[in-house]
Amino acid sequence: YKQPHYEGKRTTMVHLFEWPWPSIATECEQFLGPKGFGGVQISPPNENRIVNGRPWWERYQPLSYLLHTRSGTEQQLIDMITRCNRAGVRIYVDAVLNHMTGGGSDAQTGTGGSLAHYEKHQYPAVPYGPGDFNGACNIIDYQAPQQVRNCRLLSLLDLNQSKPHVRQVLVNYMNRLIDMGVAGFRIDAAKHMWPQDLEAIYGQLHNLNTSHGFAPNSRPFIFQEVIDLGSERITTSEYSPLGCVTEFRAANELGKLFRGRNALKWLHNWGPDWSMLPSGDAVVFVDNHDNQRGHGAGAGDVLTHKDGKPYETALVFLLAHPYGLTRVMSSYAFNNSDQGPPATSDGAIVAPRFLRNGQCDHLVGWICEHRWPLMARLIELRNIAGSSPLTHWWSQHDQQIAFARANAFVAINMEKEKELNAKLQTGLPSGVYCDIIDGEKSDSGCSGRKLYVDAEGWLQLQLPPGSISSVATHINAKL
Ligand code: QV4
Ligand code: CA
Repeated sequence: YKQPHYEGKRTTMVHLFEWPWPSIATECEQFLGPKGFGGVQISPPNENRIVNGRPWWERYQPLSYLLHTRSGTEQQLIDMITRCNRAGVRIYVDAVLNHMTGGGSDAQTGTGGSLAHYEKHQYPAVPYGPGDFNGACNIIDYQAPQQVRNCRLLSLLDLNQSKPHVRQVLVNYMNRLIDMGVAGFRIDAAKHMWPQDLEAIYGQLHNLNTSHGFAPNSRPFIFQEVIDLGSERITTSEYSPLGCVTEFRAANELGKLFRGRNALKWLHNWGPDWSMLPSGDAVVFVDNHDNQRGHGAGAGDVLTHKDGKPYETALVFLLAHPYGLTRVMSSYAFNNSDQGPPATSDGAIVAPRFLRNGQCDHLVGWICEHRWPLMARLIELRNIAGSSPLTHWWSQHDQQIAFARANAFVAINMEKEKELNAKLQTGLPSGVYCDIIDGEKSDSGCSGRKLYVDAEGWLQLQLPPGSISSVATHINAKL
């Protein structure tokens, strides 16, 4: 369950938050496949409650398992999965298994036209009835595991996953998706479900569909959303035996570090020594769809696309360092934390549109961090470095670091007043390399800075103080 089943040497998934299925299909073919992205985390594909004003979070209120949402129909979903797999890009479904809809109104309508009664606990399109839910308590105390698992998160009707009927419904839902060709699942709100229930559910999942290019007997990739910043009784280690787990401490610590509230030199032992999961168990990211807008826990220090250089440099570190399974965020612009994706007045999502330079047209509202030139180059760097260990760690003062991977090298200066001026071991074969931070290698040479690596792999490097500055390069950027 810890194998993402990426094609070839791919390493990283992107969360195309709230994207329509047809747009994801073309994005796989035109950009993600060619640029070496490994997979896409998609928004929940099952029918959700329609909430007034169409906030993004209505999709975390399942009303049935019909595959019909604002992102598209079942047919569009099938088409997208097929085309992405053909382009070498895997699909991971955000699976909301903990609960159904939330309170506020009784008679509720879903995106597929189904109806539900919150007060009566009736979801006829599934069907679920009163006997399928836990009691009427709300989660108040996160230090009480029983309450966190058996009471309602934000009023959302809490399914009882120990009931055979509930388990069967969830397993059938996931198996339908597996048969359609998805490679795995993000398990939403995993902390709010008992590990033994989840284990039983995972155990009944089909192997991945070999006609979509998966090896025989491949188990679905499972990564579980558990926010554990060290202060609660429920910990990531209760879930890591079952599959991978989101490592929110990484996002939190990277936010502090690249905001200058911790020293980069301490990154010499980034990984489990920072009380984080073993590398093979951890899904790591700089920000996610919750903490970029203040939802969930521990959002305070998190860096997002709004933060410019510190965000970009956190991405440089995340993607160059061997720790964890990396996921990058692709967002839309918002003014308030409830605001849904770009949509017409009747609620239809407006598809992203691209400018001639390949960037998303911001007039539509999509940010598309994954299309940033730097992002695509960092994905290439990570794919080249593969599973090679970190070598040649170097640091000076508090805020100057450098390290190498097999065929790749990175250096960062975040000192306010001190220049980085040093001879650094890159581990690279001698030659002239193109820095990929501000430019790239092209037919005509290098649009970035040139780096001269001598016969023994040394690089004489100068990086100015003041704002953050960095260089990164790899074997494919050798001129
Ligand atoms: C409110 C009140 C209730 C009240 C109710 C009805 O809080 O007390 O009874 O109204 O009047 C939305 C609203 C929330 C509302 C709720 C129910 O924001 O105010 O309750 O709906 O109608 C997303 C959003 C939530 C959203 C939810 C459901 O972030 O704001 O709630 O979707 O639409 C913890 C968990 C972690 C979780 C995180 C947010 O441990 O697992 O909180 N993260 C995941 C997802 C997240 C999602 C959910 C879980 C729920 O990443 O996006 O929440 O599926 O840290
Ligand atoms: Ca629960």
